[in-house]
Amino acid sequence: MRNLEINYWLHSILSILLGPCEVSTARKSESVRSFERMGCSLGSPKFKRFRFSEDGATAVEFALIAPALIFLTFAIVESGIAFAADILLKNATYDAARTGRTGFVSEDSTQDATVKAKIRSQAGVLMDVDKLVITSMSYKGFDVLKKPEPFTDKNGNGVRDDGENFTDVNGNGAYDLDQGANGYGGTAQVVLYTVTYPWTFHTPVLKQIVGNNGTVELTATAVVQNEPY
Ligand SMILES: [Ca+2]
Ligand SMILES: [Ca+2]
Repeated sequence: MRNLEINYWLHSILSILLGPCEVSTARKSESVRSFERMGCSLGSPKFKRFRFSEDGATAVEFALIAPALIFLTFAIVESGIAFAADILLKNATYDAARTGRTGFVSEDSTQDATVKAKIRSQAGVLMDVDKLVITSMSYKGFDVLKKPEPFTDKNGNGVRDDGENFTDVNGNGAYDLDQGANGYGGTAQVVLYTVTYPWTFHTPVLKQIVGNNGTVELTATAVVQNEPY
C-alpha cells in the first residue's frame, strides 16, 4: 500500500516535469489524487507555454538593474555640474583679476567690494556666495611670488631662526614664509587672486568616493600684474 502511494507521487512529479498526464483510476488516497490533478494542470501545454515564455523578461531585467542605472545617472549629472562649477569659478576669478589690475572701482564702492562683487555675481549662478572665500596677495614681482621674506642665516641651517634678522617685505612686523601683502597692491605690482568654495556632492556613491562627507574644495587662482594706474 505504501509503495503504491509512492509510485503515484513519482508519477505525478514526472507528469509536472515531462508533460500532461491522466488521472489514474487506480486505488489511491485523496492527497495523491489532488496532487495528480495539479500535476496534470502544471504539465498541461498551457503551463508549459507559461514556463518557457519570455514575455516580461525585459521588465524583470530592468527592475534588477534600475537602481544601479539611477545611481549612475545621478553621479554623471552631479559630476557634470561640479565640473561646470569649477570652470565657472575659474572664469569668475580671472575676470575679477582683470578688473582688479586696472584699479577700477565701482561708484560709491571700494576696490575690494568691486572685485568681490564681480566674482559673486558670476559664481552665484551655481554656488552659495556666502561660502566663497576670496583672498588677494600682492608682490613686488613675479620672481618673489609666494617666496619667504629674505633673512640673514647666521647659523647656516637654511631656515630662519629666532634672532636672525629678516626684511619685513609686507610690513606686518613679523617674519613670513609668504612675503605677499594682503590686498590688491599698487601700480605695477603682481597680485595673486585665490577663490575657494566647498562643493558638496549628494549622490551616495559619489560621497563615498570623494570622502570628507562628500565635500571637495574647488580652488581658482589668477595672477596678474597691475597696470600703471
Ligand atoms: Ca638659521
Ligand atoms: Ca612680514
